[in-house]
Amino acid sequence: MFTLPELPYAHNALEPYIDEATMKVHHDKHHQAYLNKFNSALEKHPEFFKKSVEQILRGLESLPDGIRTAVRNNGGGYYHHSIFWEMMSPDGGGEPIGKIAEGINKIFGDFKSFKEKFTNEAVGHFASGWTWLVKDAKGELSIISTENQDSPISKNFTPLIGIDTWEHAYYIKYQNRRPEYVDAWWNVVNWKKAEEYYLSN
Ligand code: MN3
Repeated sequence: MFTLPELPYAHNALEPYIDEATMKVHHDKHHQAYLNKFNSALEKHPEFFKKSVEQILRGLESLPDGIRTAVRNNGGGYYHHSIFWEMMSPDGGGEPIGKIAEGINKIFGDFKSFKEKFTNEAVGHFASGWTWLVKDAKGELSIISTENQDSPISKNFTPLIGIDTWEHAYYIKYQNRRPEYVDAWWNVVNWKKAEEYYLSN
């Protein structure tokens, strides 16, 4: 069975940008619910418990028809929230350094242009989903949005940073003001973790 990862910091650690009440319901309830549904889908085909969630999401086509949609939605939700907590940090924000900074400058010109493009994408994406900075198999960076819990890794991308744009991610504090949420989120982006993902395979 898959298990719920603990938050790498306290529920209130990302205040004032991401509030404690949101973190409690988002991690303890929403993430838990994706996990429960993911596990109960796999219980019908327990051989998949031997794989990692990444392996499962990369191989959606090989899943039995009866559980593919449930795994795509709930395995995706389970995985995305697991990395989302890691992609934020109380010590986050600011600008990237190191190799990922070079990668961003190469593709987007400079950090300011990248941030503007990513923000526009996250604010404008008309769906419940996610906006990501990803690298492809060649290591090239791009900004993509995904709907629902469809995963970048199912399309062979590695997510480096990502923002949850489902209303449950921001409604308690920001109500309908997604631009304010996206603006605040930049203050907790974990560039150190993004660099790790960028340098991994
Ligand atoms: Mn969410």
